[in-house]
Amino acid sequence: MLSLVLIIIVGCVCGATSQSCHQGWTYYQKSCYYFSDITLDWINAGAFCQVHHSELVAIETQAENAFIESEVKNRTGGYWLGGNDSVTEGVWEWTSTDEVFDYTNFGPGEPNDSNGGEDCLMTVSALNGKWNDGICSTSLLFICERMKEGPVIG
Ligand SMILES: [Ca+2]
Ligand SMILES: [Ca+2]
Ligand SMILES: [Ca+2]
Repeated sequence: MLSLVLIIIVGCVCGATSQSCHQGWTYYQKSCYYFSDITLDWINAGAFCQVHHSELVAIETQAENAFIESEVKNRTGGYWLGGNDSVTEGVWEWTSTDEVFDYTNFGPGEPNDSNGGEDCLMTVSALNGKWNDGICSTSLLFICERMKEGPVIG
């Protein structure tokens, strides 16, 4: 019985120190990611992330996109990402950084601004990691990204 208790205690210590993401968040490189199980429109999805000290995900590298794809492919439903072109049509920015997209991975024929009303970035497993511009008022699942705090320098 004592050994069982010790195993549990040691296990808890290991879990707490192996990474600094909160429960329910997934660690990848320098960030923690939250894949929602509720659906919201794009604005409210971003607000949800901010309440949890994060932003809708900014996918800035092919490696980060591959991670997101690997998580999304086993789930059903579309996911909001943190990009939009609502300030200037056709100019896509990440909301978390206000940076214009450097890396992009839009699907064939996208972004198409269908009916002049698609300004928010999303993906879904059927797109195999590619992105689509969707209608911002649609309720979708969403992905938050929280940057891990860097080491204190100086
Ligand atoms: Ca990122
Ligand atoms: Ca648009
Ligand atoms: Ca589209």
